[in-house]
Amino acid sequence: MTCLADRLLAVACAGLIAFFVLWATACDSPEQTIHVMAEDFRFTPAEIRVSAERTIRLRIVNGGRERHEFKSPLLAHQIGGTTAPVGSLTVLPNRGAEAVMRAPSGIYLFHCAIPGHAGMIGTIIVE
Ligand SMILES: [Cu+2]
Repeated sequence: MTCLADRLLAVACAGLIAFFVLWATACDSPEQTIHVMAEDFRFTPAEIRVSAERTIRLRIVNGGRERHEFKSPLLAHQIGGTTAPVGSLTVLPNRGAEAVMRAPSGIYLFHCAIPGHAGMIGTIIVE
């Protein structure tokens, strides 16, 4: 009887371990998504940290009333992205824009390239 109980316990433990391994790997997405809000006249968040090991999906939403142009060396140096290389992303009011890329470790400044929007700046830290 004890032997049967031991076997059942061993099977239950093995099942539990398999469940946690599958759960952990399912949560390890190959992409990391950055959400940036462009408002009149700032980017939120202004500092973003991402991993150099995973693909970056950059999503910018314009929550303001002005057109904005997200520009960064990160976009100009896209590696292995699924979107066409772009130098900047234009984001119309109440609209969004997206780019997918990989980037080597570094600190990438971004800003809005629209004249008069000089205060719209930020940093993406890829580590
Ligand atoms: Cu702007």
